[in-house]
Amino acid sequence: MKVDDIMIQLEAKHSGEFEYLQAVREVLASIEEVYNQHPEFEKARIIEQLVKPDRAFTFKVPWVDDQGDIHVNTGYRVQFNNAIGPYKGGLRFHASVTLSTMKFLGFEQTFKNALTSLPMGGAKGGSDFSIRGRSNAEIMRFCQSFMLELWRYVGPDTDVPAGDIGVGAREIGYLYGMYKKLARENTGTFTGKGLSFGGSLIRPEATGFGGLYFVHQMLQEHGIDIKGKTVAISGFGNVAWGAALKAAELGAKVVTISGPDGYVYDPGGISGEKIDYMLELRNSGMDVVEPYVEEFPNAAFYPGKRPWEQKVDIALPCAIQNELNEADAKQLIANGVQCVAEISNMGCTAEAVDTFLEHKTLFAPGKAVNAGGVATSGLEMTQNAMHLAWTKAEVDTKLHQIMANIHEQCVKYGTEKSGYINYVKGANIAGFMKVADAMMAQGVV
Ligand code: 2IT
Repeated sequence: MKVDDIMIQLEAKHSGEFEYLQAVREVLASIEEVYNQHPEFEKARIIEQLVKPDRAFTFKVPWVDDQGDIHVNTGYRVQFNNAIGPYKGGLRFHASVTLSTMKFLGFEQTFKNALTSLPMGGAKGGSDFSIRGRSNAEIMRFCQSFMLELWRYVGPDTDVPAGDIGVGAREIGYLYGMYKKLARENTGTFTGKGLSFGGSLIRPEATGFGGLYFVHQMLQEHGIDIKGKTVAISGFGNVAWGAALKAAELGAKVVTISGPDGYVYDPGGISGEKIDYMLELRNSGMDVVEPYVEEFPNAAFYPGKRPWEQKVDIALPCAIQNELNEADAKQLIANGVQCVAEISNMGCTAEAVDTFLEHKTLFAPGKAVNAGGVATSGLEMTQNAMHLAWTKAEVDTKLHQIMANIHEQCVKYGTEKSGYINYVKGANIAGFMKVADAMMAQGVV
């Protein structure tokens, strides 16, 4: 396998699908060497099979707003690969959603889910619908229309959706309510459900908590104490919230959050009631962080900017893909950053990742760092299948073990001769080997 040859073919076929091509190139570059040590992979055309989704649905989502006007959005579900288990992955409702976004996320999800050690294949879905400024009733009608199409393609042993950007507990409730009615079953086909109807404790916090468990491991591996370290977080949604909670609990000091309008720098640290206030901001539905500085006047707001210009010890992208570019990476390095970990999916551009790896910065990719979210979804599936609910402590202990195991796999496959741990390579190889092994065992299907 030659990465460049495969990419030339893919670029010709899928020109314009930048995020998808970016995600594929990163994985192929990491696994090229290992792949070429296994002629049986090449013979079975594992790469050609792996870069193509098993199937991708796009569908029309018509809905009526509160004024009686009709809107038509596009819905997607990309079932990428089910070699190791039923399709599993979130739904994203965001204006930026395209087929390319869905394919990159589904591709990434396949390896991420493999890293969790749970039997889950990779999928992703969503819509170009934006919840910003929409009423509850509008969001419900949208979710119901979305589900009228999607319900046929999902099921507890087929494909299990969950949340992502723009899809939280409220949306999952509306989606699941409609699914249940149409499918005439109540087996928990979604994860991220409310606690009163089969949801798991810790699931809302899990992506952020898992991310911080992973960062804690990375720092410990390198003899660095997380206590007292300053942390830049981007975003102010569910993931940023969980990350801020756990960072504060571990004794680090979170100094930034951000939104589409800019970022907030709070030198006093974002903890306690300030973290609760993030939820209020988010629930306002306005998608802005500026009001934070009215509430807490010691903080400053930087309109139209991103938090990476601040001098911090740890940088954690928690918002969306490609939110940290090469210039940001150079700025962070110049400011002496000690650790960068993507809690968002593909939070860094390819150039930013290269910059960190060239400088031997302690850096870890989203598919490893943020896998705690989907791992806890897997634990929700287990609880649903067993018709019982675990305690907070039980779920948290399992999440801890899973993150430690992912870290271990990254160290195993990513440690270079110099001793530098290349977490990108480690995560990609570990995830790939598991999926490839399952594909080889199951023949040409
Ligand atoms: O990107 C992700 O891993 C998620 N949005 C969570 C997916 C899931 O199925 O819980």
